[in-house]
Amino acid sequence: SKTIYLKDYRAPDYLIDETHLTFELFEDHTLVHAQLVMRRNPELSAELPVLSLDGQQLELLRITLDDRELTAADYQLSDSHLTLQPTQASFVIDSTVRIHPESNTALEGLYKSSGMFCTQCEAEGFRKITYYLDRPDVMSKFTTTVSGDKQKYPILLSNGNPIASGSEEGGRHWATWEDPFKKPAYLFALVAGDLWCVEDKFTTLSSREVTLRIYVEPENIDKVQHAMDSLKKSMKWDEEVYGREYDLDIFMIVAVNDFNMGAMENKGLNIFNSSCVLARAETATDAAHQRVEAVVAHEYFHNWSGNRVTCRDWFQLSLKEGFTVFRDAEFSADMNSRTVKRIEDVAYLRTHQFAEDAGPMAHPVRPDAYMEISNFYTLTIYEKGSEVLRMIHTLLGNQAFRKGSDLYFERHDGQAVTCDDFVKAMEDASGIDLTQFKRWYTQAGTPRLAVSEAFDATARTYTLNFTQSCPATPGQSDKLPFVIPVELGLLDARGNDLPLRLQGEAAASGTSRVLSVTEAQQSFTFVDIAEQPLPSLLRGFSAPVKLSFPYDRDQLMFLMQHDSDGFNRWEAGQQLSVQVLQELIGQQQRGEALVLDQRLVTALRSLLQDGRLDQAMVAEMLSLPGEAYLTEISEVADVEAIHGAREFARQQLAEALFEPLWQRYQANREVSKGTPYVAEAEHFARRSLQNIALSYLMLTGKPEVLAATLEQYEACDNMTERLTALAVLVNSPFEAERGKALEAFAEHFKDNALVMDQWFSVQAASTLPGGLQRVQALMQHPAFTLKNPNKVRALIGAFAGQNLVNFHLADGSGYRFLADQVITLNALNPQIASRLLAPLTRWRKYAAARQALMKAELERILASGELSADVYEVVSKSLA
Ligand code: B3K
Ligand code: ZN
Repeated sequence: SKTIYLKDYRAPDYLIDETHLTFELFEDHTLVHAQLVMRRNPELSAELPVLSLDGQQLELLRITLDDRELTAADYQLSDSHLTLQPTQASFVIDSTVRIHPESNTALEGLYKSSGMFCTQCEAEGFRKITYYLDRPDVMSKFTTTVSGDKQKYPILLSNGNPIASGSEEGGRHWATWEDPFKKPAYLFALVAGDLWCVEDKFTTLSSREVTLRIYVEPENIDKVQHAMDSLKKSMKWDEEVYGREYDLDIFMIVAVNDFNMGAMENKGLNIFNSSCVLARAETATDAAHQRVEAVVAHEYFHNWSGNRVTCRDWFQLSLKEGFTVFRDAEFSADMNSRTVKRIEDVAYLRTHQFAEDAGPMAHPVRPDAYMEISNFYTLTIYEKGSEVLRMIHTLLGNQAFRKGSDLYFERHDGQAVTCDDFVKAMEDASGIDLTQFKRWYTQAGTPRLAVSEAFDATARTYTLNFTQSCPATPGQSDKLPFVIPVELGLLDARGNDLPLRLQGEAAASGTSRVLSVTEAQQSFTFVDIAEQPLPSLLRGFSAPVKLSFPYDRDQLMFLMQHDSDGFNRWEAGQQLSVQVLQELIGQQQRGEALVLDQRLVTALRSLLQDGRLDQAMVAEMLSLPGEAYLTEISEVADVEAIHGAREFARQQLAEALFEPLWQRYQANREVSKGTPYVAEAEHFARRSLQNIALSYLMLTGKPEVLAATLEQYEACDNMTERLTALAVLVNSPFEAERGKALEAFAEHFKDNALVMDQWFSVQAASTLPGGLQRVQALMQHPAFTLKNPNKVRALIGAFAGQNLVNFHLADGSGYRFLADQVITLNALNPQIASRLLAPLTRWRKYAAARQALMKAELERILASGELSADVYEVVSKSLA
């Protein structure tokens, strides 16, 4: 495979002003006619270089240049390009190709899912549909005609507005769509199927009426309302917070069952994984409801951050993704609980993105090189990219940030631009120089920020000393200092925030402030500090760094209770838990008896007993850091010791806190019983505390807990309570009840693929012994298929990513199993194969024996035959 470099970027030689497509859909093939109205790029010289169109897996039937039919002597064909020599600066190319969506298992380009036709073109899937300049800086006006069997495909959709339709002989019909906005080919979409829709209206800020439609398979029509509500909230929020108005007369979402990711922002015709559309109380959890809301918002927000203003090249991917994740995170924060959303996002970032940043695939937010762009839809591009945007927001403040985003959209509307263009708009609007800040885009790796303090009682000064560094990453051995915004406060002995005045300032301003750490070593001195304060650092996680400060456990308990920043109260609890768990891990490794620091019990008890606290916060604070996070922060991860220590702590907490947990559980279950399901923050909060309490309580094995679990399982009216009860049983020693519940669940939900995904996941994640055999047996279940990405993620992905003790079995059988699946999937669906591989790429985290076993499996994959570029890139970089 060949590496593509950012430094080799050249503007396109030719442009495509208009693209006229006609699709003739049949059961055993599809014909695609493309008329491309082209011209020489006027910004380049007048000479006419060779035209090289992208095209893969296409059977060329006919091609004309300005109405002259070309013969094989007029062009060259390879397995990736069609090249020919234009003779005029403006010309029209007309081609007809045959393709095979009916046998496309890679789910890229045009393919079939549950009998319907659909597309996925980002990043480079359009070249599997027709010969084209398949790059985001070639933007064209599209008209699309789709024709197909009227009975099988009553609904025919594409981007833009419908302009004509009609019937043909032979039971066929057709529809033509016109998209008035220029767009790159990756935003093209087509859908044909037997679909029902829910329709609604939205009136925009300039009083235009927009038709909203969500299309699903008929049996799912009762699970669409939540997505529709989410869409309307998103449209309103984008108008209010960013001044962005929708621009077409119709906005459509289509749910499909087989989809490689969550969803896709095609202009006017978003195509979604059904898991990110369908939600109702009986079948989807609170988490699923929130994910639907977030993904609907994310794709909708792309209409401006991605579609109206798009990326010049794929190295700029975070331009649209980082920005849009930041936008959807703020939306979710406004719709639900801001602090809880931040906690969830930070926990996810620190567990998964930090691991990526420390692994063989580490890359900057704006990468310099890639082999397969599909491999770069990563946590770094999305989640770290969003953190970079959040830091810009923090440094500029809300007003200047909004001015910057207005300027960006206005200046670049209709263009394909770069991350530099975005930052420039922010600089121009705010007058703030972001030159050094831009290192966040170019340097990979997670910065470390070590902080020490010095209090001078006589001078009444308090100094914080910051030292930043960043570990080497592939291809980047030395890093320059970052701009790290550190929001902080200083607590006095009663837990109050002190007024903050830095040396040299005339007066104190505020009690929570943002300091910019820009040097490798830098100190800040606060004056008028009468007594030794306790610092609360990196409030709200104001920068994606690993911060260290030598807190002792009593200080962490103090912050847990008193910090005015909700995020940092949680963070203090996490740090306390990490210290306690690391102590237990050490005891286990030395073969000593495990002894839990009772301060953790005390801290959690007082949370449980304080009825004034937000229940969602209490639930978050009761959640111990996960095994994956404990792995990430270990020098060498000891799988068994991590699992053993964490389970020991959970068991001890369950026993010591039985009374308050039981009380909170029963009180919340009572309310849940008497309240119909509502997908809103206060109800999420109640159920989350109820459910985490139940999972602790079951560790005691008491009969009254079993009875309560069975009661909840059977009598609840929603999937959140039901799935928790099931998971609690699955991880419990009550074998008979577990088997019965699993069977009853599968029987009841066997026709609902998304619910069955949950059923697979719950079992895949069970850490009871024999996990691999259970997963292998479940692969034989009639509801499982390797061809559906949701199923692969639910069973195999959950096993390898969440069930660490079973996946990392010392004999390497978990690794062998995963490699076998990757090898099979490589031929079926390279993108899914490459993603599934991730756990094996982390081999450097483990001791020698496991390293050897993991590497052997990577080598076996490498030697297994013809590898896709996707799998080859990840495997070869992991072994390098
Ligand atoms: N832009 C798409 C991701 C496409 C991934 C292609 N391999 C979804 C999103 O981020 O909104
Ligand atoms: Zn996106």
